[in-house]
Amino acid sequence: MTVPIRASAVLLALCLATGSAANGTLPAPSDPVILTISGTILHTNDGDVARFDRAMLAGLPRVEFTTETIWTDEATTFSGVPLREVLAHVGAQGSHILAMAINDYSMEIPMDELGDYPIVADLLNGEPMSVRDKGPLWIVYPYDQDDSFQSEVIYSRSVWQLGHIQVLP
Ligand SMILES: Nc1nc2c(c(=O)[nH]1)N[C@H]1C(S)=C(S)[C@@H](COP(=O)(O)O)O[C@H]1N2
Ligand SMILES: [Mo]
Repeated sequence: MTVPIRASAVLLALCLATGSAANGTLPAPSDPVILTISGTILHTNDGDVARFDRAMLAGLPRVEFTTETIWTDEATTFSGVPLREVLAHVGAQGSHILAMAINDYSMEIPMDELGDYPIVADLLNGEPMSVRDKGPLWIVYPYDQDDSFQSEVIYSRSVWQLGHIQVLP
């Protein structure tokens, strides 16, 4: 039983020495992938990238809030994982992220501007979002909690149909 321990110690030393991604440090998804994170990340599960299925994302620290939005007629309850937590989980080492929708929309967000918000919402009013409904994931803020969340910059960062985050050095 010393061989696996030795092998993982060698792997760890190799990763530390090269500064490269420690592949295999995240469990692999078993269901359809809803989020892929690439770029400068330390924890991966598929080559250089980290792929999440719904359950993997749902298992991270969760937040829920209800807010008015410019896209909805009624106050809407969003739940999901703070973007900061998602990035910490993959060991993101960068200055910006590029949040990419499954259509061709994308927007950069500076990592030093991530606080408790935004969240990567995976549920809207308690239900998974279909792609038709701005799903599978939507970056959202509690817009009516603070005037600073009611700006064109914040709206532009509210990427819906999110499928891919690239971490930029
Ligand atoms: N997937 C996706 N998310 C998006 C956009 C988009 O085109 N596609 N537009 C962004 C921009 S620029 C803004 S200001 C807000 C509001 O867009 P809307 O006014 O077209 O609804 O959504 C943001 N999120
Ligand atoms: Mo916009």
